[in-house]
Amino acid sequence: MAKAGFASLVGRPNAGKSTLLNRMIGEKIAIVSDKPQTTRNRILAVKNYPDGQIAFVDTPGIHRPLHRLNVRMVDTAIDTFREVDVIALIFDASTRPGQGDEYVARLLKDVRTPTVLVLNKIDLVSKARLLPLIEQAQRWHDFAAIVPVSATTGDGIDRLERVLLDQLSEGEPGFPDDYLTDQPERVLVAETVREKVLQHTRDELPFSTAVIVDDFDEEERDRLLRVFCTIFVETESQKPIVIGRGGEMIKRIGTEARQDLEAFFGTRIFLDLRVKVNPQWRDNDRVLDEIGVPQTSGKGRRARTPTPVARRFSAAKAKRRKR
Ligand SMILES: Nc1nc2c(ncn2[C@@H]2O[C@H](COP(=O)(O)OP(=O)(O)O)[C@@H](O)[C@H]2O)c(=O)[nH]1
Ligand SMILES: [Mg+2]
Repeated sequence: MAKAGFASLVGRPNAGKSTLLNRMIGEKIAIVSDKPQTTRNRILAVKNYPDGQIAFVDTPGIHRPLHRLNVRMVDTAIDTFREVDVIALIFDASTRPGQGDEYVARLLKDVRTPTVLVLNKIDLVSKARLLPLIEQAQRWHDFAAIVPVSATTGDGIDRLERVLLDQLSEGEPGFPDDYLTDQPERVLVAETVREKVLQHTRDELPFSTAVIVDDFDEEERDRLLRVFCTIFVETESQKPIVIGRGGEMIKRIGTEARQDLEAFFGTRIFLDLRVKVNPQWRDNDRVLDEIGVPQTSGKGRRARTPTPVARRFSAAKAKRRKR
């Protein structure tokens, strides 16, 4: 009998949750950057194994929130604790365990969902340095297993997937075998653009940026997908940073995003980007709804069944994935 269930990836910002998701799925579903708070919403992606199926849930980093955006983001992560079958708590093993790690580990105190501690980024540390980290973590929580991995090199990933699968109950897979992710294509596009903004700009800009898709024209999809996006920044002074000298930066953002999207969608893409100033977007519920940051209970205690809107990729895409 096969095993099936949900596994959520939780942890501090920058621990490598999204990199890990992409590595396990083998496709770039979640955007990645070295800036905290890159992931703003929950991302579901499904992987099939000969003996089961895991529905992974990538989540925003857990930290003490200041803005409404951040409150929603953190709740999104905490909400998954009780909704999934197994939690993978990701630690960045290349940094010393600190208050942030303890804060997250202690949030799991009354949670009965089995939790696997994942020590990520072991490509950056010697084995000897893992031991004190493991001892410290065990004082904070009773973990079902502890697995060292590197999401970047792939080291330990097979074992992690085995351990997670082991924690699931026997049952029928919840998703059809060609199901990849619940992320709507519009969101994947907007996120890819935002990733390039995050990767190429510094300082306060990452937190100040939102991208929405104004128009997603798939009339001639097989030949050319036309997408029109707006990049929101918060102040007039941030606008020239995104645009760059002579439009150099916006061009680079556009080119790199287009290349990633062409690889992902398997078709040519026309990508139109514009930049607008909107000082309040981070506290504006309408914008938050548009960029797909979900409304949450505000307390992270809501019991909700994890049944995201199913969204199947085109048959062509599914076929490519099987190859
Ligand atoms: N060296 C190394 N870097 C990693 C690893 N996993 C993630 N990173 C980097 O850590 C940063 C944060 O990764 P990301 O997946 O966005 O973290 P998240 O905020 O937890 O989703 C990025 O710069 C990644 O390239 C790893 O195993 N080794
Ligand atoms: Mg992330």
